[in-house]
Amino acid sequence: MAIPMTRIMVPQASSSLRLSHLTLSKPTRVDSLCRCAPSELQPLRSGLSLSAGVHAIPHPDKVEKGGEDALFVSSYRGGVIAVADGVSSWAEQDVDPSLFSEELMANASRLVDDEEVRYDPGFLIDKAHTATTSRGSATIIVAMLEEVGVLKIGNVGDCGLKLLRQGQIIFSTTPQEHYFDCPYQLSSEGSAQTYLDASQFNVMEVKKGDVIVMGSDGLFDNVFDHEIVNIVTKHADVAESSRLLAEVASSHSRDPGFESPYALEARAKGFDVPLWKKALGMKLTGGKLDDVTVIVAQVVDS
Ligand SMILES: [Mn+2]
Repeated sequence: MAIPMTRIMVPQASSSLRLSHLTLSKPTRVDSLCRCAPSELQPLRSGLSLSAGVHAIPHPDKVEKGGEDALFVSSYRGGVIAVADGVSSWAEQDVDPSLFSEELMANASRLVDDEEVRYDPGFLIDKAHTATTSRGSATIIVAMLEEVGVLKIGNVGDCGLKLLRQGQIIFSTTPQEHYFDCPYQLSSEGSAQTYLDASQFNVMEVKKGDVIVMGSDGLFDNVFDHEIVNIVTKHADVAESSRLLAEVASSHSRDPGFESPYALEARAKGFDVPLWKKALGMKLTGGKLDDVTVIVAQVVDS
């Protein structure tokens, strides 16, 4: 399903409705006149843009309200993709954790072409955070493509992005957390992180054919890199890749026997089953039950 559109926001992604394949619109190419000898003429470089597929599957207990992750995809310039994950512990204070992440994404989507944002993920995160009035907190990742092939990433917390080229992961963001399972986050409370003290910014060159896999921690806690590579390289269609990745993540998350990336990390950090169970040869296993949000975006000619 190809949906040409200028901007889309999916504040609450559900398993059935939210699968969409977005062919992002063409950026404007400015051809300038060049008064020079033919030998000095540079060939015009065609612009690059993103073709993105998205899929989200909520936590099994949060299906009714659609989970607490949010995302948006914009065709502005080379294309912008973003995911936010509402921090669920706010529910203990009777605050719906989805409100903050949804509003944060709605604001980011609205501000993406704001002059003061200057097409910079840090400024976009900052302005969207400032504009958000809901109580709560969220992790966030934003990636913006320049038409010349430069990808700019801003990341606060443990959402993630991987860049694949010719079947290999050539870049991964690093999760930022205070301690195990407590990621850096933007918050309505003044004491939390801002885009400045907790953000990770990366700028890199991308090429036609590169594939970006972005997701909430529900993806990366449950799916190994080799599984991501396997799915993305076998399926050229970004909508199909995003759906399959989300389904594998959701399936692993519900499997108590699966040795997930989350279980391996927990054990590496000293978390495990009680000693008496250990003595019986048991160990901490299982996926991490969570909302799963996946965006797969391919770099294509405009
Ligand atoms: Mn999550």
